[in-house]
Formats: sequence, structure tokens, C-alpha cells
Amino acid sequence: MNTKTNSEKEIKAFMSGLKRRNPGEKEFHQAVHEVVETLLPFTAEHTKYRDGYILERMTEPDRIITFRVTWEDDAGQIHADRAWRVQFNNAIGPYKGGLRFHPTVTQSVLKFLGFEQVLKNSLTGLPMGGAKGGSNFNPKGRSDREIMRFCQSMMIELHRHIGEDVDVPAGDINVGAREISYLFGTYKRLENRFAGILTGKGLAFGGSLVRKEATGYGAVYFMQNMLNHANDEVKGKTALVSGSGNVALYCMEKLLHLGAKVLTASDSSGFIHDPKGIDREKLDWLIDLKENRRGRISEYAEKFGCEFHEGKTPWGVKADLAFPCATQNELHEVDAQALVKNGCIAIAEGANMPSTAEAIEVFLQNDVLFGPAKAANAGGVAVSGLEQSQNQLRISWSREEVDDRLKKIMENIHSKCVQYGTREGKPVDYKSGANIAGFVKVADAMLAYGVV
Ligand code: NDP
Ligand code: 2IT
Repeated sequence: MNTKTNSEKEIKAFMSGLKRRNPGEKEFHQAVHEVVETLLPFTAEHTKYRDGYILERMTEPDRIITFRVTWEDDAGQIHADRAWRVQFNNAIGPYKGGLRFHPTVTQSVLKFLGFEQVLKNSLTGLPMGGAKGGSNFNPKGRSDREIMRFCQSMMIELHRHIGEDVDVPAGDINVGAREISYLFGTYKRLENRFAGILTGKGLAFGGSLVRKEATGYGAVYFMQNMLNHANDEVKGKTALVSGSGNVALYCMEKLLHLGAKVLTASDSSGFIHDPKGIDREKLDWLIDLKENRRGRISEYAEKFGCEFHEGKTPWGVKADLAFPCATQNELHEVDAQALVKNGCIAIAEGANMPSTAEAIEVFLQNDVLFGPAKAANAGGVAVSGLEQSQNQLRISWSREEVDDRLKKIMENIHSKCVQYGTREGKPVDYKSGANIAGFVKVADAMLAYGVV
């Protein structure tokens, strides 16, 4: 039997065990499958990891905390939502990862995100373990006071599970500056201590410059590294961006800084296509719309006279680069085929697991440079790590200092992917490179600890 068939059998056996232990958790299965596909062949060659049962141990979270969040809306109606914190792995540092508020949040979604976070955080080179949390609470249409009461109630339980040396949550979908502030204010009252137990904080109370921009900027820096490595550049390229939240907006900003033209933006209702490009003035308007007025993307089309495509994603538009920055599984096989057909040369994933497994296969088969989420969007958590360092030292670095560090971290992540993902006569396989490089550091720490 050849090696390929051998490893295919092993992958199948591994996945059937994982599915049996985690029934119905399809997002978690998807995230693990994408990783073991690369890692089982690798551990077959580096047998200390296989003999140490590392992959089996790494795909089982350290613990999952589930709790009820009870809160009262403005009309006096009581609600009971469900929340989780999945503390996945702290082999190389305290747990670290965001909190998501969205009706699609399930234990499976948080396990996929927590698992990815372990490898992503390892890639940053900073001492951070991986975790994820959140709630199926739907904040859409809720008043500030309702959001505040929800966050306060959530922290009443969460505070006993976090700490600067234990677990440091941050934002994710629908958890931004406003929510982090409410959560932090409640923690401070409950514990009577001022400490860096959350990142993404306001600048007045321990936040870091560039944290808000870091994920989007980082994704563009990663793209720049991929293109430079292939003797190309971002300047002069056209780009598709999906989403219009934290990651998407600052991805667009950095694309403008580097001289690219951004053609699209979206939200869950559809996408806008602006063939003239989203310039600085339009982006400022969009940032205000999304960060302050909490409006819908269709308003952009009305304001600037371009097309709004209801219920659609932007992947059918012709462009050189694509940045999926909204959510998981937002880019399917047919979308990948459309991108390839239209001459797209590179993808950097700003969101977590935005491309389906089939879509990734299309990119790799067609020699499109593919920057996977755990590498391309690691800039956000990396600057969270820098926020933690600043908090511990009780100092604040300048914007330039943080941005320089972010650039260097993204460069290092790119180099590690190249180290493990270089293929003879083909473009770098960033997917495999990121999986192996992220894995090795965590796995070595786990081996060193013995059987625990
Ligand atoms: P935001 O809440 O700021 O923005 C999310 C954007 O995606 C919104 O435009 C939202 O539209 C859209 N969106 C959300 N869910 C869906 C859906 N089911 N279908 C279509 N569109 C959707 O979140 P972030 O920008 O922070 O996060 C975006 C992605 O980036 C997520 O995958 C997140 O995990 C990832 N990420 C975030 C980091 C961070 O630092 N914030 C770091 C690394 C990764 P609408 O408003 O209509 O819901
Ligand atoms: O997915 C992610 O990396 C984040 N949401 C950011 C996590 C963090 O701790 O900053």
C-alpha cells in the first residue's frame, strides 16, 4: 500500500473517532479535518508526536464552561441565553481568544474557533494558549442599555474563570469596544482589581493603540508578504472584501494605504459593488455608519450611487485579490471557481474558516496563493498579546511601536509558513505550512510536560 492511501486511511480512522466523541458538531469536525489532513502525514514521519498521542490530546479541549445568562430587556421581559467559554489548550501560555455574540453560536462553533486559536496563537510566537467563548444572544436591534445588562450578567459568571495569568478574553463578532468596556467595568467591581483580564480595552483604561486595526492590517501585511515572496506587490491591485465589521473595515484601510483599489463590502443582508473604488472619504463614511450609527451596507449604495446585491456575496466580481472578512463558510466551491475564472491570484482570510474545504482545494489546485485564517488573521490576537505585555509592564507603546511589532510578527508567521509549506515547482502551500508550524511548538510543550 502506498503512503498516500495509508495516510488517507489514518485520517478516516482519526475522524471517525473524533465524530463519535463529538456527535453533530460539524464546524468542529471541519476545522479538525483540515488540520489532521496535514498533520497525520507529518506525525507519521515525526513519530514522537504520534507516540505521545498529541493530536488526540490536542483535539480534546481542556475544559468547557457552560452557563446561563439571564437579563431583562427594556420592556421588562426576562431572557435566558446560553453562554460558553471553551478553554482549549494552555500548553504555551494562558488561554486567549475572543467572545462572540451571535444567534448562530453553538458549542460546535466555539470548539472550532478555540481549536483554531490554539494553532494561531502559537504561530504569533507569543506565549498564549487558545480559547473561545460567547453566547447565542442576538444583539441586533438591542439598545445600549440592553447590551450593557447582558454583558454585566455574563460577567457575573465569567469573572471566576478568567484572569491575566489564567484566561484573557477579547472581542469577536458583535463584541467590540462597547461590549469589552461593559464587561471590564463589571469585572472590576466584582473583583475589586484593575488588571489586564480582557484585551481590546478602551485606550483610557489599558487598551493598546492599533488593536482595533490589527486584524485587518495584519491580513493585508500577510497578503503583502505572500505577494512579495512571489515577486509581486499589493500596489495597483483590485480587491474584494466581504463584511463591514472590525476586520473588514481596517483591511480596507490598509489596502488603501498600500495603493490597492477596494471594490466591495458586505454585511449579512448582501454586498455593495463600487467599481470606482471605496476611497478614503467613502471609507470614513462607512466606518461611521458601522461603528457609530450601526447602519446597513445598503445605505452605502444609496449614498454613493452604486449597486447593492441583496442576499449575495461578492465573489463573482472580477478582482486580483480576495479578503473574506465576515464569517465561517462564506466562500464555497463555486465561489472559488468564479474567483479563479476571473483571474484572482491570492486570498487572505480575515475571518475564521471563511472558505469551505472544497473551496480551499480549488485554490490549491489552481496555484492561487491561499493565506489561511490561522496565519492571515493572527494580527488581531498578536496585538492582544502586546496589549497584555503593556498591561503587565504598566506602560503604553506608541502607534508606530505597536504597528512595527505587528508587521514583524506577520513577517515571522509568513516565514514559518514558507519553512514548512514550500513545494518543489509549486507556490508555497500556506495551509500546510501554518498547520505544521503552529502545531510543533504546542506539541513540543505538551511532550515536555509528560502524560498530563
Ligand atoms: P464584526 O461583528 O465587527 O463584523 C462582522 C461582519 O460580518 C459584519 O459585517 C456582519 O454583518 C458580517 N457577518 C457576520 N455574520 C454573518 C453571517 N452569518 N453571514 C453574513 N455576514 C455575516 O466582527 P469581526 O469583524 O470582529 O469578525 C469578522 C470575522 O473575523 C469573524 O470570523 C471573526 O472570528 C474573525 N476574526 C476577528 C478578529 C478580531 O480581532 N475582531 C480576529 C481574528 C479573526 P451583520 O452586521 O449584518 O451581521
Ligand atoms: O479570532 C481571533 O483571533 C479573535 N477574535 C481575537 C482574539 C484575541 O484574543 O484578541
